[in-house]
Amino acid sequence: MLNNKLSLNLEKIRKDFVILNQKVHGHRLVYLDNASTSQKPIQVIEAINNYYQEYNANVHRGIYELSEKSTHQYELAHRKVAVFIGASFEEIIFTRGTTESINLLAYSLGQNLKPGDEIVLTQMEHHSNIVPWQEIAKRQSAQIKYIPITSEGELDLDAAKKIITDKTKIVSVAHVSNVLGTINPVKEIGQIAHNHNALFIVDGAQSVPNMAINVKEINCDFLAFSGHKMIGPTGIGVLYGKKDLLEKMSPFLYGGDMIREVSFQNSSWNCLPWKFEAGTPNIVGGIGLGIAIDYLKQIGMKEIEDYEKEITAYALKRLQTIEDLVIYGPKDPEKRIATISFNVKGIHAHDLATILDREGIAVRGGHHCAMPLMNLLGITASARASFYFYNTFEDVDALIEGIKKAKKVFKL
Ligand code: 7TS
Repeated sequence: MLNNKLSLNLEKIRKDFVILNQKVHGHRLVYLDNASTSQKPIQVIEAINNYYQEYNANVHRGIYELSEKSTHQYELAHRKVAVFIGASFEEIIFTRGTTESINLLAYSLGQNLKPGDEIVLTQMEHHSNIVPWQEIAKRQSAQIKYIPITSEGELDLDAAKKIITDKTKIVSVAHVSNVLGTINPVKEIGQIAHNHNALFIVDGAQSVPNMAINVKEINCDFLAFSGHKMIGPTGIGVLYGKKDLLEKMSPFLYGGDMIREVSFQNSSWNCLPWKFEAGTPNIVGGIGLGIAIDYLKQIGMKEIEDYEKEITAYALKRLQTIEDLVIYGPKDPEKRIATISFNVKGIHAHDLATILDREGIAVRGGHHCAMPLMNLLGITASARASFYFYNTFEDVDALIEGIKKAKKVFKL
């Protein structure tokens, strides 16, 4: 009997995620690396198969049945994403993922930065929301400043109010930390940014998969996220941008499909969102993402959020019973998501991940692409268990037993 305290029908859900029903090293697979990438339900896999078997054709080109169907489905996927986050169709650009979405912004917005202008990030960013800005800052002689974190792993809002000034042109913040699991007060930070006429970008890679998001409510200017972390295919992601801002921005990639007219000397740009989607896009990825959104909506993002809160509370409670185990990030389940980084004194995170793997448990061990944050925490690596809505309370129990076993192996 699956330990399902809330309304999710986990027995039914887990049948859709066929990959979970397998054994690894002779044990039931316990997949706890969802912050890296999520698993895909059969509905998404079948949508990908159907596309290639039934209507594979390029979009926006052919005046024939297959291309019209392919175009319709690809555009429909944009509409589904728009509704999912409270945006309009023209505001949804498909990219390869969060990384590409942020690179697009850094390249396009970065051109307007002047020497002395400031970009404000936080100390808990993933490398993909640091490195593109560093490169642009170097090129434009701009400065990067970081909002610090407290000892509880939360953003220091008082410090943010001092760091964001009239010199700030761009504020880019992770909605949820992929290491600490902290949910950041993006609405408040956005307000501070806008008070100083700075653009406000939200990295939603770890929030959009796990909670109901509305861009109007947050009032962010841009939101970046990845399809593969929200049961969609890899290689597809989203950049949301306010229409009036996207209209003023220059494209990131140039070529086919993003143009209105081309002469030997000059070109003009297509309407939104196509101005930012040069070349043959990831058509099947987009369609698969649309089906992933259908699936998430059928369960309900609020239901997913509530269920994950329960699993977070249970996992935190059980992990804290293990001696010499340090948890990074807030201990209050209301302030975080079900991504929990930890270390066990005397066991390197890589060794812990290897021993857990022998028990069929997949966790990530390493720096989680957040090296500056790891340095701040005074560690080089941590183990990280990240749960999604298809994980069960038994998965938490398996993790706890696995960690206890690792301690025995290391004679701790
Ligand atoms: N931003 C955050 C907050 C992330 O967690 C990640 C990926 C990215 C951006 C980049 O997303 P991508 O889809 O473009 O790669 N985070 C992780 C992780 O925590 N483990 O593997 C990838």
